[in-house]
Amino acid sequence: MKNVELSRIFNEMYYMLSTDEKARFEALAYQRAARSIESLQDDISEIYEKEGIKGLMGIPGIGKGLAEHIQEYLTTGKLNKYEELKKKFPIDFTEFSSMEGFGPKKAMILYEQLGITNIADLKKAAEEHKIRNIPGFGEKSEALILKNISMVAATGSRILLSTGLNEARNIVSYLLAQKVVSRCEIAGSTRRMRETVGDIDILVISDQPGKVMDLFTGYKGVKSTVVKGESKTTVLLDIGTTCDLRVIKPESFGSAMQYFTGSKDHNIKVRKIAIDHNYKLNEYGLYSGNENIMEGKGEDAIYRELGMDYIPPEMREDRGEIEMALSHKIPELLELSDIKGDLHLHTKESDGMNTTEEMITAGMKKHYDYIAITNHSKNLRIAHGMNDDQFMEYFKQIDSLSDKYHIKILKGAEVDILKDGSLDLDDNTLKSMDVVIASVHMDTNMNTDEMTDRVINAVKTNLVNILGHPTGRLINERQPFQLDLDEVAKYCKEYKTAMEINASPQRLDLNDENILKTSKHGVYYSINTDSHNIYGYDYMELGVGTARRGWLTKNNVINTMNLQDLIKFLKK
Ligand code: DGT
Ligand code: CA
Ligand code: CA
Ligand code: ZN
Repeated sequence: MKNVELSRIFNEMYYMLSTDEKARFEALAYQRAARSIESLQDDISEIYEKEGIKGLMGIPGIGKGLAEHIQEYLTTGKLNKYEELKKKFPIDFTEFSSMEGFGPKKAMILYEQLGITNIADLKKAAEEHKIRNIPGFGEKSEALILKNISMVAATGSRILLSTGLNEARNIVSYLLAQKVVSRCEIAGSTRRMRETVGDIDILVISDQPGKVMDLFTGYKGVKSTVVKGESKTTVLLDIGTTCDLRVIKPESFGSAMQYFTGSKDHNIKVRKIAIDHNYKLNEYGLYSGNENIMEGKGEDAIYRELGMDYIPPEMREDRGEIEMALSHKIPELLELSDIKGDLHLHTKESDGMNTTEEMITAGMKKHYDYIAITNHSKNLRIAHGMNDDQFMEYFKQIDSLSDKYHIKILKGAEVDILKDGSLDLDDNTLKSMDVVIASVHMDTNMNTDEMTDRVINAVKTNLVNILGHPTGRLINERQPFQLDLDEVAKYCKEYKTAMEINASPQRLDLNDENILKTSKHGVYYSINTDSHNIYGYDYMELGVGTARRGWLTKNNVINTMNLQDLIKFLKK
């Protein structure tokens, strides 16, 4: 898909232009375009083929100039402006972007001074103590650079769940459309909805394995073939990860799904339980002597045969779920269909790409009962945060729209939690809102005590309904704040503040582990997409998947409530 290539190119143009303060707005336009194309479900080449340049301009964040860039790339395979910039900046900004605290401006200085173009160069220079002598750097930042490089190495090249899941589904639809497979399922970490994916695993049933593998290696998203066999083929995909495709015998499919879904630790424990029952469990079946007693049965039958409840894939991490299943206490996990609304959405009024009406229409397509529009407050200037008067003016606009649509539009804000824990808008403004999300966005470099106090102070204003993306982490990019989540959860419980499970792909914050940790305190959660355009709504499934990995049922989640109960909760 050209979507991936184009968003990568635009992102790189954003980095290159960011080295020049004067080109700041131009740079941001490219970043917006990159994000928009990245979250686009449809194939951009198809949009162009069907609707031409007009179709491209219908994508949020794409104006005429950018549409022409896209057209140039799709028709010639090249983008002149990008090639020119690339000559000027032979720096691997994309690689540097995986590193914390090392933005384009720093990269540019070190390129000019030391000729550094990638992380390997940077590491060498730091180890040789060449960086400490460059003005604006110093010993401390040299050490920090080395620390952050080691973090990049540790996270490796795991891709985001959303990227893996989208591509896995594309492959499944592609294979099913060719009519050579009778079943095709996603397994591995993607099925478990793990926040990052090491490689994609797909299982199929087919009586023409050779043909399936030919089709698979010919898939448009394949960069190269790693190994090709009749039962297993591995390819490298354009999205930067590999995919294993296995052809499974129909009688073993259930066992193979159980085995290849993992996790490895979960499987090891389940296999031990099988041994205790005098069985042998592997990817081919559950054997009593030489007989596969699971022949043709689904994976749920395996768990039941071993005296357990069925364990949903998201729970299979050996975090206590096996013991729970043995004592028949697996909870009825939250489902995507339980979600009745999205409570964190941005519009053009702050840093969103779509108008309020476009966001409302998109929310209605999800069959939601309610949505909350929650733009940024003034402290967040880069996101065009609004002041008290602007919010009050804006709410009049929402009121005037309310009769027009059959969906409840809740008035809200994502208000900044300032350094001392106070909120960035007047109490009266906040009290007039239906939903107040409070989030930390700036001055994030605090120690645990300071940050914990700051967040607790915000909760104690008793004006906060939802604590937004509580740890602030960005997967593979930015570390979580230093924060005592147990303490924060206790106050959230006391003040009826829900903790957010922010579903945007890079955030997933709270994550599974933090949900398991905080849910002990009986706290409520709100699963929100934090959408900045109409496509963002689709991320809800990532938040629900994360909630399921944290063992949540619908009882803990406020946006499964009907409107009446939700309003009661929000009024505290
Ligand atoms: P990933 O790819 O790193 O995101 O994580 P997974 O869980 O998809 O791991 P992967 O692709 O290496 O293997 C898929 C599943 O196959 C894994 O979750 C469990 C199963 N599996 C692979 N190797 C072993 C093994 O050595 N022992 C056991 N019990 N299971 C294995
Ligand atoms: Ca995998
Ligand atoms: Ca694999
Ligand atoms: Zn935010």
